[in-house]
Amino acid sequence: MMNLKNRFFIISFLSISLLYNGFSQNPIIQTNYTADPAPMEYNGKVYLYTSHDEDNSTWFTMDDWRLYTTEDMVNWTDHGAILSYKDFDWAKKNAWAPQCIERDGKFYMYVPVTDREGKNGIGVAVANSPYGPFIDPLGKSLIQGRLADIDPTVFIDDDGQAYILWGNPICYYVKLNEDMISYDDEIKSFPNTIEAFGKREGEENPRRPTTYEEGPWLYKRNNLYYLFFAAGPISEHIGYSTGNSPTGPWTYQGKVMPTQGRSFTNHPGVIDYKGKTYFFYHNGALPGGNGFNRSVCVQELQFNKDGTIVQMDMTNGIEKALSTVNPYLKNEAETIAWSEHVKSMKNDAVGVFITAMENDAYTMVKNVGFRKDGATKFKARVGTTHNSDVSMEVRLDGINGKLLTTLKVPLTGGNDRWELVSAEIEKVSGKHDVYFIFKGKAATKIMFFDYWMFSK
Ligand code: FUB
Repeated sequence: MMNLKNRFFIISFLSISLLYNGFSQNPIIQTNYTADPAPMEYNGKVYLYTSHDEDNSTWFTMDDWRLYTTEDMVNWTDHGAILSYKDFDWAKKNAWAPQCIERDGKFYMYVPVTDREGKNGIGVAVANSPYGPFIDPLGKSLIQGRLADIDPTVFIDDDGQAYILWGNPICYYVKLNEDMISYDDEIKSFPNTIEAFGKREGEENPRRPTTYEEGPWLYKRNNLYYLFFAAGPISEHIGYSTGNSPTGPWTYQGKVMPTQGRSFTNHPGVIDYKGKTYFFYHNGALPGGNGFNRSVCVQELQFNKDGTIVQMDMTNGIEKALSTVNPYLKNEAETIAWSEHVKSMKNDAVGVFITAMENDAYTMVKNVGFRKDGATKFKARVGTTHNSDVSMEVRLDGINGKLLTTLKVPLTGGNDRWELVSAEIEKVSGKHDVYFIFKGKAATKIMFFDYWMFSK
């Protein structure tokens, strides 16, 4: 797999569709490179687990898994790394495509990693909360022994039976026991037939006769089971098959999304949320993006009346928020609809916070709902290491929109030291997109920003 990917890296580099656009919603995370989206709906909130490409990667340099949440599908809160390959004593590297699932109030993260002997395997980590901490209950892999035990997808059917599917270039499956961390059945694989996964175009490859490549995702709708997958040849597109059971037999149905977006891999994740179905994927659309510096995106998935899927291109994403943000509550700076030149980081002092990497970096929070009687005060916890003029502008509805205030950012001396700064503002009411624009003369790491809040 790797050689093949390497060979086609150049193709992805030349790939056309640069979807990054300063005012779109996709990619939904701009503060780090993310890949392999694994969304989960739980108690009215979307939990999006991702893998994480380290900055400036020239290979799959991936050490941890990240969590982002939303309730409105446009503003995403960054919870930082919630699990690392280092949390598995037996693992050495390669924190690849994960999936998390809830059962009876416990959360199970299934992750592919490479062990100390260099073999792929799938581990499982368990937590009492979707935010972790996740603990390895086995002290060894759950699944190991095939050529590429990667990319697990986990699914619990309506009768309570859980299944795990995974693999490249064969899709394997086994029923999980109720404890979710063991299985008794024999591991089987789906017949890799043209009927099940479609004929592969391009060069003849006896090991890969069909379009199935990797990254399976199992989803059920109206009693029909959908197996989404990353499909070849590389650069990957997303394909899907349907069947009457979680273990097939599968009938190939075609493309969900063609090869686009500057990454030679892609990876599906599908959930229902508040009456709609959302399709998550990744591309290389951020600045500096490519097949090893990827970014996660989301858009709505549409079905035809017969249950087949309406094929789609990568788009700018979801424009309309499902709800408003309450500005009178403490809002984390790392809740962002769009940003440029900003990184998210985590420390023991404040948890996750953001760092403006250069002058004029900004974040935007979409659809903030001010009450009719308005807000007249603003406060934010900020800091900087620069003893020069550093400030944060708060504007409405655009980077050049109405200026509410310019906060002077005090020299705190580090991102473990913070100050709460406040200002009186002209009354603001109604719905607005709120922009935070960071100003400073330093070459990098202009300032830090932890949270903000308006009041009457
Ligand atoms: O992210 C590393 C690998 O690339 C994943 O496991 C594959 O699905 C592909 O996205």
